[in-house]
Amino acid sequence: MTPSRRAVLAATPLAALATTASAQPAPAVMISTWDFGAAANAAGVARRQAGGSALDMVEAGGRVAEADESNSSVGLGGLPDRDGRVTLDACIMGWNGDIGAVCALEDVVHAVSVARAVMEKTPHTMLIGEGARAFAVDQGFPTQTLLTPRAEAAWRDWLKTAEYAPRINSENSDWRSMPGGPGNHDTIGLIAIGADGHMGGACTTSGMAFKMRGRVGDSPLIGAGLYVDDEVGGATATGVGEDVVRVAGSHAVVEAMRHGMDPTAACRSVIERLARLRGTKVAGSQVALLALDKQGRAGAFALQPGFTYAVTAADGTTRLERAGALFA
Ligand code: SD4
Repeated sequence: MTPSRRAVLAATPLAALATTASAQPAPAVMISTWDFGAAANAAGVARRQAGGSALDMVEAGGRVAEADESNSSVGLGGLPDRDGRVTLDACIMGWNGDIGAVCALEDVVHAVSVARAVMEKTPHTMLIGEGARAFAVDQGFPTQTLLTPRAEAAWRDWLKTAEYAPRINSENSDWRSMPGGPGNHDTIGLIAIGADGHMGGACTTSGMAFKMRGRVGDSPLIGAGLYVDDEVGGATATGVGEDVVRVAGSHAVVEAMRHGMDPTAACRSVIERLARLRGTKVAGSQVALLALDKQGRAGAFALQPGFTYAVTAADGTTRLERAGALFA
């Protein structure tokens, strides 16, 4: 182990970590990232109550965030890349290994639905850029400009310095309302257990604000931003996608649960692995992992404090949880 990695682990107050694993009142049927996940879960659980599958639930939830202009980086209203273009990444995964994804999709709000169409209507698992857009248009998805006046103003403001520095926990509303403008990384990741008892998940984002044109993060990558195994559970990720990809974060969490860890412990084990791997390089960035196991236990863990997630039971009751963090 290099000195820098040792320094990071030595600086980690493991005993003092606040986790949310102990209080699990009712089994969850849907979880999603950040505080805006509550509205997404409400839409998802309504689908379940009407007999919907996990895929119906996570798609419905993802669409709520995508249509909401007030969050700064999922779907409409997302912050653009350095060239001023809003590009969306999304993926979806069903209980039987069905997967679909889009990367760098432009002009179509509901990337999660396009990902589902890739899964259900093509022989492929991922479409990118112009091909993804052409497919969406062919499937009848409406097109529109995704760059809102607010996002464009933020981009023009950013151009004055053109500094690229992801901000920790920018997804939360309290952070968004702070001086300094909108946050620069919002992603909604959702895991659900459908009315039929099968699991599914989705993840949708416009990625890091002011990213290089063509940059793709973890969110559309099965195994990184999302993974579901119907025997075990599902996991999703948010934060700096480059770091999630390094450890195939969501797949690693699911495998840890397969080997007996509860969701919180599984997420924590992968965050710790990332910290061992990257040492001080991750000391200032945020990665959060969120998981739901087949029994309806939810859990999460993050590099930094401040990651929140929404947990919803079958009756629609939602609680907002705050994850424990390595650098608490
Ligand atoms: C990305 N993981 O593109 C996404 C950004 C994100 O919360 O999650 N923001 O890297």
